Amino acid sequence: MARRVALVTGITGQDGAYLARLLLERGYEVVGGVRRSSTHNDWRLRELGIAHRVRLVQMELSEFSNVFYVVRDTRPAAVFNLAAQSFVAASFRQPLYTASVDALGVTRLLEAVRIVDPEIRFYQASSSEMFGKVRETPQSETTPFHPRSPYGVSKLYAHWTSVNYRESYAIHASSGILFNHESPLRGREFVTRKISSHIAMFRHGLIDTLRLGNLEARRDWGHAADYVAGMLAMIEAADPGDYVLATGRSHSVREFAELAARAADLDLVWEGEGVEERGRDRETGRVVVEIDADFYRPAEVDMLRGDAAKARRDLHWEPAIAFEALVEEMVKTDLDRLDRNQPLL
Ligand code: NAP
Ligand code: G4F
Repeated sequence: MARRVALVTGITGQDGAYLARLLLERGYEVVGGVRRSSTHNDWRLRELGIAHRVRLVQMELSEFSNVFYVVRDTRPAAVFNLAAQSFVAASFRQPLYTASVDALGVTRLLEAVRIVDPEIRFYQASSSEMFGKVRETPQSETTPFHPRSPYGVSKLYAHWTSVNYRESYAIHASSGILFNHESPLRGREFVTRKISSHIAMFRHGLIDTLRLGNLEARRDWGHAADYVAGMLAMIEAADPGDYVLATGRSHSVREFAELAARAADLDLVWEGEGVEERGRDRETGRVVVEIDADFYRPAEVDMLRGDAAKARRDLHWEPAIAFEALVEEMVKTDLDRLDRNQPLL
């Protein structure tokens, strides 16, 4: 690639921040797309110490002219499309908005790329949610899709749109089918960070209990810092393609909660069943976890476990951070934030 400008949509999100840091380390000039908001939302970029090193431009994915002019005026060598309404539970309440941003937003962006310069390389943030009601385990690039939420359906449209622009216009468009990846920069509505932040608040005496939904759901959880390296490898590869990024290990929400509690010196013992189930601290007998049916979903993805053999073979990508280390880092970081009187964002 001759020019080294990378345009990252969704730069204020978890992956956007880690990817921006990696791109800067690799010598890219980073332009970040942010949607209009009444409050400046760059805490993750500040926490990584890179807020002053990226150029932010206003970019709303539901607005074609805005998307088009940003691509035309920044003339990037590569576009990483990370922007999305990314919370599955919210997609059941806001299906049309989710479709506009997560599905049609990708067509808007790819149309802009096609018109401005089809040589621009493109990365689409696809999701293991597309496998949904899984047809086989582990899931790979050849596993049939069966999405279970408006989010999953929208991401599937975006995935096939990326494939279609690659096949129709020879655009270097890659679709990264990423399994769940977390970090201390994860949004607090997602279950992992909800658990780490609530366990830390419980330890500090700021809340009484943590209320969760389905404890049996299983996910293949990795660390976001590992996964952004896979995104860059796809963009820099000679040929575009579709790649699963995953650890190959799967754990339940219950296991995550137990490990997170242990990182804060709490030992969970379970009693009761269904919505009556509780998790108590063995030593004090205090209830730490309760079940709240409001967090159940209309349709659930019961289990995900990915097979990243293709990425290992073609991209030499391998995740370095294990599940246990990830959980500990998330809890310790939230405890540390509270020790320093920082708000949990
Ligand atoms: P995230 O933390 O929720 O970040 C999403 C980003 O998109 C934020 O910067 C958000 O801006 C921006 N955004 C939302 N709506 C927008 C709109 N209408 N126009 C422009 N920007 C908009 O998500 P993430 O975890 O970093 O994930 C990054 C991408 O990977 C997403 O597309 C997600 O669906 C996908 N993905 C994530 C995972 C995972 O486990 N993390 C797995 C597979 C795929 P604000 O900061 O203003 O909200
Ligand atoms: O943390 P979650 O909200 O993540 P989910 O739905 O797996 O989606 C994440 O990963 C996808 C990749 O597979 C991304 F594409 C997507 O953008 C997002 O990053 O929920 C994980 C599991 C679910 O089965 C949910 O039902 O945890 C279960 N869960 C149980 N109690 C809960 C809760 N989820 C949340 N958010 N809150 C709860 O209290």
